[in-house]
Amino acid sequence: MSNTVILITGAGGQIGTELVDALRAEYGRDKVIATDLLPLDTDGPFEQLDVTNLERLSDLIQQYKVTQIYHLAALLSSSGEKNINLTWKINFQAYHNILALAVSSGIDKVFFPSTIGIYGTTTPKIETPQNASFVPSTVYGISKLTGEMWGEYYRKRFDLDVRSLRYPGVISYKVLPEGGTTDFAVEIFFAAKKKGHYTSYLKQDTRLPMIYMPDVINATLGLMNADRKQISTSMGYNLTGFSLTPRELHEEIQKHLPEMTIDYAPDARQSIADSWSDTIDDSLARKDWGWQPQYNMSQMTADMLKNL
Ligand code: AKB
Repeated sequence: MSNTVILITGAGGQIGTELVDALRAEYGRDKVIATDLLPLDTDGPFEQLDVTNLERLSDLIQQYKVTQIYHLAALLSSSGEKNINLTWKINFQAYHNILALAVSSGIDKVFFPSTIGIYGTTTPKIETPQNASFVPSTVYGISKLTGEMWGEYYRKRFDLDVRSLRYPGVISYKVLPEGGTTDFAVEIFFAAKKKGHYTSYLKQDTRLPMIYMPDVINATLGLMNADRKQISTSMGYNLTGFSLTPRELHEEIQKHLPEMTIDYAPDARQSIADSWSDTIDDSLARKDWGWQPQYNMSQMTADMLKNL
């Protein structure tokens, strides 16, 4: 029987909520310790945790004999700009503590969610390669790029098994994302069902890479379950499902809900979106550990509308 015990920070977020269930299905209910700043209704072990509290984190690792940590707690690109110090503390400093604790406690594996937010205006926007010039435009991007680099450093210096993915905008129907620049791609579905109308905070032709939640889960488990020999980097792997604009997504939804309308009122998030990529080259993830998305925009749209 596997002795894997996983601790997840930020378990109540958009990805955490679904990843906890998927990991519990794989490893068993009691082997996945969900943690979050606020109390959470979850079917399995839960601990309230402020990720900046190093002592409490260390106690939990000892108490549960944790062997893997997923650091999902984060402020995203838009909310991060409203509190840059807290963003740095949670996204990076807490992660840095986790890396050090992982070495001193003999943790087997660490997962770090990175993002397309590490790309910036110097990064090629079309088919963004795995390695390019990255000068992020937000503190969120800076914290994630720094986290990636520290993960790679810990792998080389301490032989720590750190794995990471650069998530694009994540579309799902269970938990609404908060504080991101790609949130429109989820909000539009809730608005379509509720009001038949959506006001987009991005211009109609702003193209961004996206991924549907079942593919997020497959990618994350696929990466974490791959043999260590297959993992050629502890920097985040480029990852994408499909790319879309608000206008294209609206037209796709209209195939199911023809009456649905949209208008556009761009706000501060437009400049963040403009600094990110249109499309991504994720061939390294495909080559190293067999990444293969299952959902395109129209399959995702049909499934979202069925489930909402
Ligand atoms: C955001 O918009 O900030 C996130 C992301 C792309 O990392 N969804």
